[in-house]
Amino acid sequence: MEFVLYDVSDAVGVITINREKALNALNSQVLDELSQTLDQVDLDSVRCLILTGAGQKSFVAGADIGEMSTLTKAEGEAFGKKGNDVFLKLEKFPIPVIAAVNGFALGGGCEISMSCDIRICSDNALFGQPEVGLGITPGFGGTQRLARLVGAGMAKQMIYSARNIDANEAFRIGLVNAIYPQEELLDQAKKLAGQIAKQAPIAVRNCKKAINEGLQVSIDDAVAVEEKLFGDCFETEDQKAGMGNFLKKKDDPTKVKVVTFVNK
Ligand code: DAK
Repeated sequence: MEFVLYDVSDAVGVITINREKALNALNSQVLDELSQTLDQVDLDSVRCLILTGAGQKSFVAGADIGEMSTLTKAEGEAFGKKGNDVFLKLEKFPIPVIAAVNGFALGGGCEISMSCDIRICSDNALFGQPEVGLGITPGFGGTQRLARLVGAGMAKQMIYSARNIDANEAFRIGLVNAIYPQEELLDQAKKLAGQIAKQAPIAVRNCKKAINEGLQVSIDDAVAVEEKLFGDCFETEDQKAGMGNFLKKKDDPTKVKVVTFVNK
């Protein structure tokens, strides 16, 4: 692939958008390659993904303005669908995805980070939805996901004013979970991903599903979703290993405390 790198180590996959010359802006090819990369992730061995951008300046500086500028209405719709399909694929991806935001996260860049489960960022990160300054609305879910993450009032302020916010403000409003020096960001993302990858994988996947699906429905329906996914865990070997290990430890504290989950 020309614009997307994929590397796996210790059950953690790192997807890097590699179009540094254009600040990793999302053109059709990047979106296609991202989609293909996600299709290739081996869910038997990979338990957490990290999404980041190449270089030290930009995560993703948005959708490719050059490519968009000449689109017809039909082409615009097709481009929007391509982006939305990839973003939904990321959001619904069975395993967690951490966005390691290493610089500009503007427009589609902010939106793709919000399709991920968790956002952490470098100290030079800048977030924003500048679309209204370009004569368009955020089109890759920005009006929907930003409001869900930071509340309608803050989302409306950011989107209506097209004002970018720095890492500290993103942290303050809950858009990112942590800020690190640029040179530490990927290691910190891998550390967090490693911690997630150690847990019972089916339980982690079911948590992602329960949170995502539960947020879309009433609390009554949401707890029903949770009950079903909780129940499903009792058909797994990992539940037996996890609980068995706890009981063994209680009987004999010298027993090994680390349980290796088998993803079954
Ligand atoms: N698209 C294409 N190229 C971009 C780009 C972008 N979004 N952002 C930067 N580049 C390119 C620049 O053109 C430049 O290329 P060369 O001139 O060197 O060939 C190179 O990256 C370096 O950029 P700068 O020279 O501008 O670098 P600076 O450090 O001076 O400025 C900047 C960095 C991030 C502040 C600036 O590049 C900038 O403002 N970029 C645009 C940011 C932006 O407005 N992003 C939002 C794009 S709108 C839709 C769904 C979604 C969307 C649209 C429709 N549908 C449902 C239909 C999404 C829209 C967006 O994301």
